Amino acid sequence: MQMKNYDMKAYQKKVKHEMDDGRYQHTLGVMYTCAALAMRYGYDLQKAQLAGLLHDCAKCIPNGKKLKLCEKNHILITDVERRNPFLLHAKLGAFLAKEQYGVKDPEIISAILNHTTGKPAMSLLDKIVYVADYIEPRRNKAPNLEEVRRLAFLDLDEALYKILSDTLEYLDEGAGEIDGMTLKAYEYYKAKRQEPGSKR
Ligand code: DGI
Ligand code: FE
Ligand code: FE
Repeated sequence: MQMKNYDMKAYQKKVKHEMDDGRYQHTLGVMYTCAALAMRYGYDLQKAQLAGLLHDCAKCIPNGKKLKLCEKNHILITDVERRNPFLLHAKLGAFLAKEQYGVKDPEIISAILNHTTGKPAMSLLDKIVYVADYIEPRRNKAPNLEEVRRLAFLDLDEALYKILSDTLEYLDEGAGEIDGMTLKAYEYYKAKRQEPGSKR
């Protein structure tokens, strides 16, 4: 298999400059967890790490500026995103990865774009970044973390389903407004695990 060879040091330096230390430590955790999941599921390690490194590159931009940057660059803002602008760090991050970091690989761009809400029929890299973001070693707040961490290396779709389900429960309890894409992703993976022939 042809391995990508990115200048990870240069990317790391640039990302570090765009965020506070806590976010950067989380970013490194996601980057290495992406590598571990890529080893387990047979994906290009460099691509997985670059996607992990860049997934939150727009996270530390103030919300007002997120909205402005999206408008300026013709990135569609949904009503839910307008009311919850932090959600835009995924779309804006995908845009910046392309425009400011020069990343051309569509799989990496897609993984950044979908890392917060998920979506139906995610690609392998989409799933790796989504799951790694939730289980990286510094995370400590989510319920069932121990189980999801174990599951992530046994059955990626089941881990994904569990994260979507726990996230919706958390949002339902009043933590935040549910984005239609989070719900669609949950419904898709719920139906998938109920299909005949599914291991569950
Ligand atoms: O950026 P991170 O904090 O590393 O992680 P993230 O991009 O996955 O964002 C995590 C938060 O996003 C977490 O608190 C759950 C929240 N989230 C996921 N789906 C939705 C959502 N928040 C709202 N309001 N609506 C959603 O559908
Ligand atoms: Fe994020
Ligand atoms: Fe993150």
